[in-house]
Amino acid sequence: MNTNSQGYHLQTDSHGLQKLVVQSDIVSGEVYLHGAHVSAWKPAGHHPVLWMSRESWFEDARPIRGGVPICFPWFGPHPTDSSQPAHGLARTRQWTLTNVRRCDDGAIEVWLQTSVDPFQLSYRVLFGADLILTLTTKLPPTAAAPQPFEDALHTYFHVAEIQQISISGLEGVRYVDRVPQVEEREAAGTVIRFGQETDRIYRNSVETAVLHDPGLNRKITVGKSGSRSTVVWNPWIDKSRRMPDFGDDEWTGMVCIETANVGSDAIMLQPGQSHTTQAMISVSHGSE
Ligand code: TA6
Repeated sequence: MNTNSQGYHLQTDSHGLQKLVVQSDIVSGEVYLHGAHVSAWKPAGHHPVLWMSRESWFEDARPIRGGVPICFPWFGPHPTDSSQPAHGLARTRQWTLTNVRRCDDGAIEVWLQTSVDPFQLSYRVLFGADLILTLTTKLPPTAAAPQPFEDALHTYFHVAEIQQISISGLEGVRYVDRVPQVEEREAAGTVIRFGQETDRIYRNSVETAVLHDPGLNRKITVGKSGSRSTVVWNPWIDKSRRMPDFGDDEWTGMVCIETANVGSDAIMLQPGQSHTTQAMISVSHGSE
């Protein structure tokens, strides 16, 4: 990899998509211009943190499977039009790379932007010892009326074995269970463990979630600001088989902890207003 002196360069991958590759003595990572999709982040001294499917598509009209898809301006199926793509339009847009800067500590700051009518989106990715993802949505002052939106930084984490991990921090939060059917549930009062398909939206929640992975002997902390929903997802066996861009056996090595504003936590912007959703992701040795 012929990374230039600043520690980053644009390259076209084997599928013809452009990605910015970053490398310094503290971090390596990648972000595609397609969907402003972060597809890799590896702080020095740790295993890769993000999971990517070996079956992912890398095509203009389709989302990349894994890393950090940006769900915007709706989450999940379109509320009224089934012909619209799941999780909105931003993750299949070609974003514009507007700036890249190598920080003194070896972190690399990347700025991208796009528009999803009537909104303007600006995304800052800080690849460092931590990964800080900052999505700012602006409704131009010329907008005719207030506009709602949902957003999610739909982060896929690499784990050793889904049945050995746990997620703490959300024990006291009510959630919407989406499988086997949509059902409001009281706070579980316990850490989250996985023994079946899991698809939960923790609502009205500002809590930090911590992923404990004894197999990789690490903890991943997912802090946030500007987000009142956290989504936790593992597709398990049957759903994995139904997804063509997801290997049948890959469910055991991943979990999503998503930094979001969905459903009753959706954001309403007045003309001229902005909202910023931020995920602050860090890794430490030791799973306790
Ligand atoms: O965030 C969980 C979820 O909404 C699941 O229901 C599942 O559909 C997942 O997102 C992936 O969605 P996608 O459209 O990327 O296949």
